[in-house]
Amino acid sequence: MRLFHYAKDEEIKAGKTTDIYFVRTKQVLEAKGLDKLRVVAEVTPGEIHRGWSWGILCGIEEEARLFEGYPVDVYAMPEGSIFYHGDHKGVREPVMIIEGPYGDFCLLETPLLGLLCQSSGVATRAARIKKLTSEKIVVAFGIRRMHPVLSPMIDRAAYIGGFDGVSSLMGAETVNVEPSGTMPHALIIVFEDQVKAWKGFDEVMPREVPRVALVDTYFDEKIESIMAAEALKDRLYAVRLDTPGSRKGDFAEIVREVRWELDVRGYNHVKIFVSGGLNEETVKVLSDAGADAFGVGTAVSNAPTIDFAMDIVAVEGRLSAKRGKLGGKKQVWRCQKCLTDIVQTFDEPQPRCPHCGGKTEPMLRLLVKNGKIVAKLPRPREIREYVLEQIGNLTLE
Ligand code: PCP
Repeated sequence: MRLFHYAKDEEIKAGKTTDIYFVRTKQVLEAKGLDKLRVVAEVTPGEIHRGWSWGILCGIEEEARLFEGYPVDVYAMPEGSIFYHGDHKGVREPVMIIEGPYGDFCLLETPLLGLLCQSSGVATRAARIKKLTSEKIVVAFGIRRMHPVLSPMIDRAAYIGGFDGVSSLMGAETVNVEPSGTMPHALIIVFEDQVKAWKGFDEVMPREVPRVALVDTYFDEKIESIMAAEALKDRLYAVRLDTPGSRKGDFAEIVREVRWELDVRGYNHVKIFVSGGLNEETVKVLSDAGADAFGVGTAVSNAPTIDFAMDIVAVEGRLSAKRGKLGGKKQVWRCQKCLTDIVQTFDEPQPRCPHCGGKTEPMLRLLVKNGKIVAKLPRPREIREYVLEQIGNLTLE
């Protein structure tokens, strides 16, 4: 018996989470002797949310695990790569190619898309928020909004996208960092006294846990911030403002006021951590107002998914694509200087960048060869660094 509604690894690998029409397709192809025809299938993104011009590719490690043991070759962009809807001419660009007998992998279309669409959506949103807050600290607080079985995936994607910390224990373990968090209102309410709660936290928690006092439970944020600073003095690392919607008014003004009142009392060392309903618009405004750290929940964990689709583009070497898609196996070449992409047929020679003349490199690299994972799977920390390096050169349009 299963306590929660989720699919196990082996069920996903066996295609149990697929859509029924792929099962029927497989049955028909087998009955007609067509299931062993070798196809090239490519995965391309539809329009990226709200016309955003780039996304962050996430889920490639899981794709490698999904296809491991299947008689197919898989090429993919490295995890953490930015991708565009189209190249410099608007030609839709593949992020992944699967080559092999269609009947052997058609059941995997649904899970392969699911692995990419959601995590890339989360990583893309995280990268955008990280870019808006530049060097400041951003922590993923959103796992409570999603099914708990997804918390490692969501926190990993947020971290890869550039977030500095994640709140879930399993998410933190997945990306090999310490989990990040402060204190909930519950702690203060059970004490029925915010000062006793902050002091209790300070007394009990090991030294390495930053003292971040939640300062919006009973009184005004300004008053509670001063109370927290006076109670914990130099040990207070930050105050957290999770001002409820009913009191928020002008949240940026509250941040400016708290900063001022702490500073004039000599508590310049105390940082301001904000959370509660933050999104791309508010993090920028709050950052400009003086917030030093951000806890972002729903905006990242419930990020819009990326609309990836898988399409067959060749059958037994013959070009064959549906309306709206381009036939043939392709390569995506990326300028190493300006990140311009050029989509060509797979075997065409390496182009120069049409914009700056820079050197290009092939982005679709062999991940799985006849069922064996052949690429090195980088650690989350390395993927995150790769993301931060790329987004430093991009705008948010
Ligand atoms: C924070 C806030 C939001 C959470 C984090 C962030 O929780 O109230 O619910 O998610 P969001 O970006 O989707 O709003 P706490 O202040 O720790 O909540 P509580 O004390 O009520 O547990």
